[in-house]
Amino acid sequence: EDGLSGWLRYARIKGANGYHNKLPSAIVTLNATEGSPVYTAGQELSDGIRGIFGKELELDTASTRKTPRDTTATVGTVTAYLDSNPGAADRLPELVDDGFYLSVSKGNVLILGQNERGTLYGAFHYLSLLAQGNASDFTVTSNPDAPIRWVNQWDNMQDGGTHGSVERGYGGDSIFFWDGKIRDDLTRAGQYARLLASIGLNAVVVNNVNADAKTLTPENMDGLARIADVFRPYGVQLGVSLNFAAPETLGGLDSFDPLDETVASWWKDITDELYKRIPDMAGYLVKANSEGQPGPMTYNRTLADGANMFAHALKPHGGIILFRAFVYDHRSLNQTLDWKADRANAAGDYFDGLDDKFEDNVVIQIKHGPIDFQVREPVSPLFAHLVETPSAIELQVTQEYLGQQAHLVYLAPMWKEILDFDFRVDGKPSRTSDILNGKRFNRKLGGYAGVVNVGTNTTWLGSHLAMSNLYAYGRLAWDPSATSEGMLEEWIKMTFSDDKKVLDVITKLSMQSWPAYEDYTGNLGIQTLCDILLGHYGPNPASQDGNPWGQWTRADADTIGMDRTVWNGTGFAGQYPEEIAAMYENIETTPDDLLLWFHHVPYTQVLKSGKTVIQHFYDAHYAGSAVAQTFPQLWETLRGRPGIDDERFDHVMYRLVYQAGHSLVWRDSINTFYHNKSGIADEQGRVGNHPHRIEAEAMKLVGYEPYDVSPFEAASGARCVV
Ligand code: BDP
Repeated sequence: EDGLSGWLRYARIKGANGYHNKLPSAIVTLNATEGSPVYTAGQELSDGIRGIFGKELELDTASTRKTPRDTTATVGTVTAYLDSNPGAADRLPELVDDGFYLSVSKGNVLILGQNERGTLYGAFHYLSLLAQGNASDFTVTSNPDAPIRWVNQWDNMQDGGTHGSVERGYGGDSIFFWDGKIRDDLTRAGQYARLLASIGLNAVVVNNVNADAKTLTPENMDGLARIADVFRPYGVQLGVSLNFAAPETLGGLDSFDPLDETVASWWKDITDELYKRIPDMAGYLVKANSEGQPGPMTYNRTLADGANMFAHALKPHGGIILFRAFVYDHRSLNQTLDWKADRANAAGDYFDGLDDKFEDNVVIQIKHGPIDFQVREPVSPLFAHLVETPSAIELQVTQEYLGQQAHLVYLAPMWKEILDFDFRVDGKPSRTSDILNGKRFNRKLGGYAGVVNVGTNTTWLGSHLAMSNLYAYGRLAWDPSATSEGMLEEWIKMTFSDDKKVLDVITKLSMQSWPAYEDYTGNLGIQTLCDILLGHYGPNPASQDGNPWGQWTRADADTIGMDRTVWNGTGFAGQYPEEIAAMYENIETTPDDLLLWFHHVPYTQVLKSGKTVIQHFYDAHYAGSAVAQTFPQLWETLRGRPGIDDERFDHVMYRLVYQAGHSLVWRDSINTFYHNKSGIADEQGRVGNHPHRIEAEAMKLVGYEPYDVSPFEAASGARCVV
């Protein structure tokens, strides 16, 4: 088991034979041409039922069907079904785009999609129940909560030699690009689309938001069309990231001003060329005026001017543009010169006054928090500002600041908190998920964008257990009311087995993982205290101040935290609707877990728990790393259990042992750093005191050399061996 099929293993379940009389004997697909999602649905059902139960089904199309069978799975779109069963119209429920109706009765199965991919989603849903051992009679109508359920891949066409790397990807090279071109062999791209379709995701933006203009050469456009071809059988559409300066750098124009007619018509031509090759292209994704990327502001144009230029080009083709709200200038942020400077304010400031300026096929893609995928952030207030303009939330499945898949961090509980957050716009219930699905502000578009960043590694993300995050992302985009434990249970049963011990242990590990990671990396809203300038990975709290990226803790000898109040700080709290602004403005009503996000306080500030800030830091780092210490032991109890093959067991164990060790590095680095800075002792005398530790550099070294560690607090005695 190398992980390649993810949760779609269709592994034989216990007592498979006993299910045969509850299953269909044949599959009839309605109006299925080869390569269409309905055709794929038929193939998946036949493969799945063969794998899970060892039962061979006959596969017919409506036209080739010869004899009626005892039990049949009828699979197709509602329209195709009604053609032959016009009387059924009254019995069928209302479906929205991509929705499906599924009914199972004594082995007779009806799977009807509102459209072709809805049909495929219905088939995958049925298979997921079967794989979990559920073949009982039932009827379900399922509609997606939001229409935009996209994946972003930050894949480079080429980086360092020939390989297409993946920015912030931890599972190998790009599955799409190689040597500055689209790969010849796109097998993995098709397998990826299959996984995504099985959880209801409907588009992939294949290239990095820091886009390479040469993505749009005629040869590469042909290549993109080949990717779209392997996605299409799964109902997955292709999207493309654009480089705003491409008219100049690729097109040879002397400008990329969005209000310049020649520039706009250059983009129109490119768009027409793309749609000629990919008639069902989903649209564009644009990162502009951020972290050195070009954009409309280079010409003193607004972000809306920029977004609308693409919207005009896309409109005749029915495409949409996701325009990112991640806009800030890392060259202008300087905390020493300006104590009011705050990167968190940037999106709200840049989009101020633009709400009614966007074309109706523009969607603003907003990272869930105002900074950058930290272990804890308040929800971006921009969701509450855009009333007329639809928005999509950007979540990160790839664990950039969250252990990079070398640490287990199950993210569904964090995403649920974000999606359930109530902004109280105009004093009324305004949950993030209801803003995204369009209900709260009465909009048609909106939804989800997940930065996934899989690579060529057979585990996709570099870690078997990290795949629960991809699974949960898709499930939540379809249904944000799904529960963290419920999604895990489904995923564990399909990925490993329904063995009780397996379920209990993986659930326990996963559900403990985000709180533990927060405890050992950065508490009370101070953000992940990792190295900001390098890889966003290991501990380096000193790098969290004075850096040009605006991720600051403002820690000194006595105090810590960013004052983001209106009365005394950067004013960020004032970007929220009234009730929420009042809550964050006041230190008493700010939840402890965001205290240092909103307030600058002495280390001796007493929390609602009764502890001081500094003692909470010490205790949380000990508690979080103590939880991580239990992970390898817990995993060990699964050795040889059903569904736990040696290959995956070892792979997971290796990572959990590493995580347990690295959590100690985190614990001691952060505690030592703040101990040194504040001069306040740990009440329990643990910090800086390791009576039983044997330093590696004190041992007799054979083939190893001592090495001075930077930052020094990342090793006791500031030394390790290499
Ligand atoms: C940051 C990443 C960087 C991305 C940027 C973005 O470190 O690689 O390019 O966000 O989202 O999180 O544009």
